[in-house]
Amino acid sequence: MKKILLTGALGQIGSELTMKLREVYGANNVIATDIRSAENEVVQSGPFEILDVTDGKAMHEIAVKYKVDTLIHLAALLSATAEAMPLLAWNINMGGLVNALEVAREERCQFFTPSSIGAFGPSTPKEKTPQDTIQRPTTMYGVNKVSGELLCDYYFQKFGVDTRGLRFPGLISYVAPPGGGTTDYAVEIYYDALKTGKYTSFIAAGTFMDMMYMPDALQAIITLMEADASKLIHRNSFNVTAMSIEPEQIAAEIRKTIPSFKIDYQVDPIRQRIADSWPNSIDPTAAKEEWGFKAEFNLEAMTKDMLEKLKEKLAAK
Ligand code: VAH
Repeated sequence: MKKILLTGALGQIGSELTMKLREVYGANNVIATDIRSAENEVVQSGPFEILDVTDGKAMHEIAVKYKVDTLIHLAALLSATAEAMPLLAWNINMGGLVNALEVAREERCQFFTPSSIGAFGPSTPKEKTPQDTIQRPTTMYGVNKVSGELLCDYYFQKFGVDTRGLRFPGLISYVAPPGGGTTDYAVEIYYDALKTGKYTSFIAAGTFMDMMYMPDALQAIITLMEADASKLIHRNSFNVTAMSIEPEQIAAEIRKTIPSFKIDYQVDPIRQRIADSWPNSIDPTAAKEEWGFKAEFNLEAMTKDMLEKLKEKLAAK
């Protein structure tokens, strides 16, 4: 990776990945794009372009203008939004992905796009979900993610594009809020713990889902993209996770810092149905064996860091 084009650079992953890549590869070597601009460090610390990923021609022009050799495609609608607007989700998630893969093919770029635990469905083994198993998701987001994994495999096999990807769990972060996800409760809970001392969860107690702290997700992307291609058996869909947790466990960890913290529940049936269709825990062995995946943060370390960093962020407002 020398000259990197990112789509969705103002999103939950993109906001932090852009800054991390600029630190590692040089600010001018990371071209951030998003459908809108913003008054923030992503836009102000290096090249930024407005880009609607459904406009393949515009994406290609930016790739040629900056002579990029790597395309990191993050722009997508997440699970709950996709369930509310399935056709729009298909157009953006699949139309954007095809455009990005075509640019990578024509400009001979290395390619990354995330998959998700959402690529699994109710018929998938729920515990320690294997790397290779049944994938019959019952959400539009899941259909997009399975199709995306297959499409990226196809571009590698048919055209030799060096496509790589990770099946991300829920990602927890304090820089840019997530939007429209089923796992967003696991981010909101930390904000509300500091703002009001209580949180009303839209996901039921006892609903286990895989989660990971954003620093581990960013490192996983860079480590995978820098990995020796000859060692990769599963290119576009590595299971990665740091923990399998449920709302009561996060609440108990928060109480170690804020003893009076309270959680109650107003379950959102749509997002609960999505969560219930996903695995309780996935098996990241292939990622560990093929390119040395390792998560540094467990629930205790993540909660401590989240509360510290969010306290600073909220105080600065
Ligand atoms: C979502 N945060 O909730 C995303 C992610 C595994 C969850 O794909 O849709």
